[in-house]
Amino acid sequence: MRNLILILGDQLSHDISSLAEFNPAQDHILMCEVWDEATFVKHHKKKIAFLFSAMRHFAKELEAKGLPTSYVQLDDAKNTGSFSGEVKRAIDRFSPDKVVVTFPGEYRVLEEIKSWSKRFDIDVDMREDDRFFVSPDWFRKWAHGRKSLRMEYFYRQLRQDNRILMDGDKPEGGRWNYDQENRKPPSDGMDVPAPYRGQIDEITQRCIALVADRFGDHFGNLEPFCFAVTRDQALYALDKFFEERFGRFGDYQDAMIQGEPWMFHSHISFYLNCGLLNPREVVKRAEFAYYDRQAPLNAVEGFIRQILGWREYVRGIYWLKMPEYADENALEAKRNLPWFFWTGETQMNCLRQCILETKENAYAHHIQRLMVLGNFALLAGIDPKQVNEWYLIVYADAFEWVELPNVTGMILYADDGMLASKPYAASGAYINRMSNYCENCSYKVTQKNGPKACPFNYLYWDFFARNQDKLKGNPRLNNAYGTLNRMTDEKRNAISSDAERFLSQLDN
Ligand code: FAD
Ligand code: DLZ
Ligand code: SF4
Repeated sequence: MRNLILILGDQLSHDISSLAEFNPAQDHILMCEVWDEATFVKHHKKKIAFLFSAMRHFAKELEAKGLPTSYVQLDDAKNTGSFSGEVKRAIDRFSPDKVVVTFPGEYRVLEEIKSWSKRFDIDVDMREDDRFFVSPDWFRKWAHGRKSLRMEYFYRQLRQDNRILMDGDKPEGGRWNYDQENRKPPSDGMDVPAPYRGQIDEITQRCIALVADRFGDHFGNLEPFCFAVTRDQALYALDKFFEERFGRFGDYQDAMIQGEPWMFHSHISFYLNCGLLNPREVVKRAEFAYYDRQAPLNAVEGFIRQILGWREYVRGIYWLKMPEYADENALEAKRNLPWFFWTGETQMNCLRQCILETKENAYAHHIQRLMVLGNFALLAGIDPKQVNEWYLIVYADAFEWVELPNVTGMILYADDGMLASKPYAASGAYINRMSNYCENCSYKVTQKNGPKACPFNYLYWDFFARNQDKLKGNPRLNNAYGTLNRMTDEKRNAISSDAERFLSQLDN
């Protein structure tokens, strides 16, 4: 046999580079559900069921196209439980000339693949993942010699290079960024459209049963299961977003409403990240919607910025900085992750809502991840390793290349400001402005100190006081440190004793 092609669980794209020049007469595809990948962290039950079902559907499509495929299910008697074990088994069975695989999404898997040529005495052809707009090499060159690696400049370059939303050599509408218009608070009685809800076929039903049986001790609810598991279904979910939500995506990008986990977001990260959708097609559709007057520029630019900008940028940072990036802890945060991150049992209503929705859906939208859950982890000084593990476990779209920079760089400032120009720290006032969570909370958002005060209020100032030596040189924090340093000793003492009381309860 000529080539053994390994397709990983996040490579479910028919045009994946490992399948280029595929010859059905000589080549063979391998896909495998392996215990090691399902348990290296204890992924949310829904995440495992989603990936297994999407993988099984994808393998069926390959076979229907006449591409010889071996699919190893988790419970197959001979399943060795690891990528290496399954590749070795397939090499022994098919005697291929070489193994072909597209560049993986995680450093850990890359290291494993790199060991195969020596271990199994075989050529390994690792191909670029051209589903991304830029490669890790391209990013490395872009980053070389730059004093600061801000996303904004990277994004502008990609807009120009790919001629997206451009008017000649100027950005469409005259500005690169419409974020100022994308911060509307929610209003009463907003009608948020129902999210996509897929049919559960027999394949998905079996995956749900398998996960219930084998991963019962993992976090999260298995049902209701609503994800798309085929490309056709994912395309339908994408259509639904463009038709029903896209127009208001920009305006309410940062808004949160109790009981509305999906808001006006697209809910396509799962499908983009496992390969059912391609970022280029999504960006093109968004651009078309602007020229076709289906959506305003602030929505279109804001959405394209997330995919062409943030998504590509965090991947670039990941591959530029790994493996050291996984150990960053610039603020020396050491606190254990509070148990309520698993149960939602906290009096802080905003956290409770976001955690319970995460548990139910394996999804929370960006501002919940950033300004509620992430903000709390930052202010409370939680150990980055534990925070990273939590985020990698709980979201169905979480793969390390995208999760780690968002956690270590964006929410925890653990990379000393390489990704974010200042910590995304906020007091209760921000959450109150952008949500209705505070109306149902046992704490008072307007109260700054004392047992009834919103904990975000004193934790915010305690965070800046605690980290003064590390942060005070940052010009973007001049206002915060100016205010802190003008506070009376009495006020500062109240802040630190409230914070100490609250944080010590957390540790218990
Ligand atoms: P939308 O709001 O509709 O945005 C459209 C798309 O833009 C998303 O589908 C996603 O592909 C992309 N995008 C938006 N923001 C980002 C970002 N900051 N980084 C990368 N891509 C982005 N996203 C993941 O895909 N996987 C993760 O594991 C992940 N972990 C995160 C952890 C933290 C602490 C934070 C703050 C953000 C994280 N994000 C992650 C980014 C973002 O929150 C999700 O992509 C988004 O919430 C997915 O929902 P959506 O598809 O409805 O997104
Ligand atoms: C996340 C995950 C899980 C739960 N299970 C599998 C699996 O059984 N087989 C597989 O090929 N991939 C799985 N994945 C995704 C991988 O952990 C990993 O993120 C990718 O292989 C990196 O490209
Ligand atoms: Fe969250 Fe504070 Fe509002 Fe309660 S009062 S919901 S803790 S921001």
